[in-house]
Amino acid sequence: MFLWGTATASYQIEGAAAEDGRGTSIWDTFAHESGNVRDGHTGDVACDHYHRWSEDVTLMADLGVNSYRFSISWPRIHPRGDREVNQAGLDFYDRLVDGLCAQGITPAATLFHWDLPQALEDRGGWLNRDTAHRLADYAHTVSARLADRVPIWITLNEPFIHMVFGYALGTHAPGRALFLDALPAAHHQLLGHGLATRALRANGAGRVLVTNNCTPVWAASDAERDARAADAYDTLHNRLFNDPVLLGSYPDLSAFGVPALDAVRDGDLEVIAQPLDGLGVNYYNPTRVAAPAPGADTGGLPFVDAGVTGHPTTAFGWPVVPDGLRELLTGLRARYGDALPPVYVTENGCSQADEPGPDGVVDDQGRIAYLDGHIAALRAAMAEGVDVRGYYVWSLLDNFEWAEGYNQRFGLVHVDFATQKRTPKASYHWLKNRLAAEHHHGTPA
Ligand code: GBH
Repeated sequence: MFLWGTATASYQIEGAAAEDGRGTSIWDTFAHESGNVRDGHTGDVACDHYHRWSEDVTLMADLGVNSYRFSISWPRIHPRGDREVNQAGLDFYDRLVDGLCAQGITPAATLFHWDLPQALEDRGGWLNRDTAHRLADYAHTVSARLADRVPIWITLNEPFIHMVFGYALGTHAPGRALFLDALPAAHHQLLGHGLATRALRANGAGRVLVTNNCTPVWAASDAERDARAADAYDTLHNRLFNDPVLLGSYPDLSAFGVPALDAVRDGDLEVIAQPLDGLGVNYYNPTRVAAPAPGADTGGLPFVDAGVTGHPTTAFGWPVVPDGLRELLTGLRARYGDALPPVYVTENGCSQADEPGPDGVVDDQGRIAYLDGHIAALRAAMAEGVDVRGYYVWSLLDNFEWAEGYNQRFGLVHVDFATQKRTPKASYHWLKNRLAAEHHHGTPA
């Protein structure tokens, strides 16, 4: 059965940051330090999903999705990052999973969507190889409790974004600006993926995936130097995370002046490349890059962002290019061939400045156009032979959008953060009709 779902992440929706034994995560620390998140927003309360999960499951059941991708808060389970387990944290996910199953909604659980226990950051975070082993311990704990009812597990969410924003640029937690010295955070996350996959399989987890955010890369011109810049960007953003998992090798990083990743030890790539049941792909937009102007200071990077122009943009300013999803999926198939497992589009969506009108209606026509276009592109990629098994809209609810706080709204459901009132938007009603039709015809898209 094709999976139609919505996606969320723990720190972005749960709130209850200090309840029931939850430990501190790097996002608690980061958001509470002034200047890091717009308007000083934090995830302390967020959508209060920790208390309102049942209402949120009802919203999904009414929408008609048959799957829900959520993430588990690592510090709720292992508050100090070590093996000590917080039962109350496990109990929360147990209730949620039972609630989903009761509605016939297949749970898809992400282990790591960026909220690392602060105690692990204090020991070096993802720059420390040991963190990969701690992820495996945590994978063991949660799957021992939930794998009997959770058939789909996603080890990591977007290790590229976590490395770049968290460790290279410092715009996300843990706020480190190490530029290319952030690369060990890539390898250690990938090693964690491999070790966690083993732990999940040992507990009988059904399907194991990793989610990478992927982007089609366009060269700004036909010039050879722009083509080289595009190739370098593709290497850093896409291939650095897909190649080791799917092919068992890292791409050539010499364009970055990096001869080899010193963090890699013998045997690591075998751990990272063990067979997967699917590749999770998050798609938002394509990227257009150019070679740096001669003499420009790019901090050693062999490309500059040239910006995608001539397309509508979201409230975030991101270009809306639905065909980029078809291009991305067919490109993955062309690059990896039979090494590409079934694909799950684990996130796709857009932000808008949505507010209820005087009639109480949130008329988000832009989101409807966005989703309609991307679902058509998904269907086109499938018609071209890409094996896609699921599609998840980011997001169910307006939520804590990382460094932007509550200022970017991605939900199918509007949240009034002052009252926690949920209001399904026009896009929710549109998707509901769409899903009812899919269900009727029994075919995806
Ligand atoms: C995801 O990251 C996250 O998994 C999720 O938690 C988050 O809430 C959601 O997306 C929305 O942000 O500068 O125009 O080229 C998305 C990563 C990084 C994708 C920035 C788009 C740049 C657009 N994004 N990227 S542009």
